Amino acid sequence: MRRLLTALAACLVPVLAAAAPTPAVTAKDGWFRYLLPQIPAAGFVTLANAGDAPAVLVGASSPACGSVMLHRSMNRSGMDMMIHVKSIIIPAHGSFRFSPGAYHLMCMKPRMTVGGTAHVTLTFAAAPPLTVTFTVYGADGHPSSR
Ligand SMILES: [Cu+2]
Repeated sequence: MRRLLTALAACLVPVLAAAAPTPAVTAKDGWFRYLLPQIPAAGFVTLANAGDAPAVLVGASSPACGSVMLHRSMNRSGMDMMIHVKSIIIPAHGSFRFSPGAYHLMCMKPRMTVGGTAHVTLTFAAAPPLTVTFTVYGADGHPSSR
């Protein structure tokens, strides 16, 4: 009887682990628009979530930045402004695109060079962190943004 229970317990563990839906986020097309060290650099990336649960992006960091904030560009009463956002949801089996004029990663005190790369680690609420390589472009930005 004890042997049977042990066998049952061994079977139950993988089943329970599989039952909890987990997000599975991947990133593509990461890039920065870099101007000068004194000017925050805006970063853009497309995130896809292949998992069965929404992924909640809660922060980012990079050795190429003093700090990284989640920002959204807005136009209010004719004034261009950026607001700080606390989190961004990537829906289950969906995607989220950071793009110029909308959501971006704001790299404060950037230390990067045009033509080089910068690594950004994205932090999620209930999923492991994801480190993404961003390509660094200059004032003209990524060819797709022109
Ligand atoms: Cu910003």
